[in-house]
Amino acid sequence: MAKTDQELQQFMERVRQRNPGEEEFQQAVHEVAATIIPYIDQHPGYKEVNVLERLTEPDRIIIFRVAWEDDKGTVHVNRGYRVQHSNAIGPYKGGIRFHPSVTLSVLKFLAFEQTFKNSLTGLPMGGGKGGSDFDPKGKSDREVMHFCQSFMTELYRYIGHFTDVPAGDIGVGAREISYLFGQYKRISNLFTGVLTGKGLAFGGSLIRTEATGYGAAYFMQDMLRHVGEDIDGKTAIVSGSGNVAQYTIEKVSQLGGKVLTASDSSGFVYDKDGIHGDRLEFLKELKNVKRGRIKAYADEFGVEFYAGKRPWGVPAELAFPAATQNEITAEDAKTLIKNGCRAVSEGANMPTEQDGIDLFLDAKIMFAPSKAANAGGVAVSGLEMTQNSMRLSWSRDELDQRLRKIMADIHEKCVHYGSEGAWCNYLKGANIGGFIKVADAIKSYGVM
Ligand code: NDP
Ligand code: 2IT
Repeated sequence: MAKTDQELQQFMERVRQRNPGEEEFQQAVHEVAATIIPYIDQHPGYKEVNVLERLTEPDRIIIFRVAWEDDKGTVHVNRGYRVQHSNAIGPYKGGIRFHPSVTLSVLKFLAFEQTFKNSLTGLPMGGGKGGSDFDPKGKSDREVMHFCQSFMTELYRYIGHFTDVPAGDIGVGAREISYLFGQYKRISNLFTGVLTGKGLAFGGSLIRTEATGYGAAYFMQDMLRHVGEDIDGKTAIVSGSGNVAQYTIEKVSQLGGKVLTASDSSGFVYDKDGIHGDRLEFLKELKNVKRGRIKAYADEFGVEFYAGKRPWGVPAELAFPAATQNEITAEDAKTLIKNGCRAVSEGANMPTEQDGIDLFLDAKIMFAPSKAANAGGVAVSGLEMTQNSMRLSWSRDELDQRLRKIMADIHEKCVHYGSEGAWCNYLKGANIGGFIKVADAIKSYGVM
């Protein structure tokens, strides 16, 4: 066995021992360690002070009870979390997820990833993630409000605009951020940029809603341009139909691509004519206002709905997983490759299982890992923080240009650290590109 393989095995053994049963966290650490350990071997300064191992232990984790009352007066209890992973290069920064699948392992993986992603944006943000196993689906606005107020009543003591700045993620959009911000302001008596993704009336930034999806499309455009191609005229499949999926679909269509699918946890729709224009507006209204199921799109436009299935069997040149973790298995990756998929841009966090990634890399697919491809969202969150500090707001055009440039810079970094001859290993590029700045800061601070 090669020396670095042995080191990786020993390293992962320690991670598994310290974090038993935390499969998602172990998976995320493995994905990073597999490319960082060989890099560290060539740059022993990081190894001497054990930077990578220190980065696998979050700075701190806060876990708390969230009790709330439903519309009938029944009291429920959920668990709330905030994983403050690393503030080496800036205040903790990362989303809040409300979904029944939320566990400590899921939030630790997301916070770990966030630290590298935020570093890649070039902005001064550390990494964190929080959330709850609360399921907003089927709850009234009033119930969601009560939950958010109770959640923030505990969380508020641990966050702050220079400490930790949460934002949205699965199940946390404009409605939830508004309730959370309102409660923070009320109990702290502070009006600061403590959350991002706020409404425009109270310190929010233009383009934040669109940023993650637009960014994933921009990154795809950059990967294709790097090999002399473009999105224009290509077919694409997208999973999910939430915030990231909607704005991925919008930008891919604007750039001349044809998006054939969208999904939710009940199945996917296949629209041969492409999801765009009025059809995309229908989807946004369905998901953001009516909070309905994706089948309604198929019923409205007379297209196919595949219950309980993911879209990866639909032949297309480009794939944008934008729903959740581990939604592309090795089998799915094989199908995508067989059907002629050329490039994958991960809008969701860690949507591809490790075996699937290995297959993509072996097949020399252009594979943009989430920490690079979906960094546009947190990048515009960083710009929201800047605007809040300056007490002014930039125009939509200015923000879109900044977002475009940040995504291009991330692509550059990936090419710089990931090129293997004419082909770019974006996974390696993103991991090394994100690691260096954080590792240098940690080294400078001494032992802590
Ligand atoms: P939303 O809540 O807006 O949408 C999530 C979508 O994914 C819904 O269509 C949902 O379907 C589907 N989904 C969620 N969980 C599952 C599951 N277990 N199985 C199948 N489908 C599922 O979330 P976002 O669009 O904000 O987030 C999507 C992904 O993008 C996540 O991985 C998130 O971490 C990542 N991301 C989000 C950013 C942001 O700015 N919002 C930034 C960077 C990454 P259903 O409604 O049926 O549950
Ligand atoms: O995964 C992510 O990058 C997000 N959910 C966005 C985080 C943020 O702070 O905007």
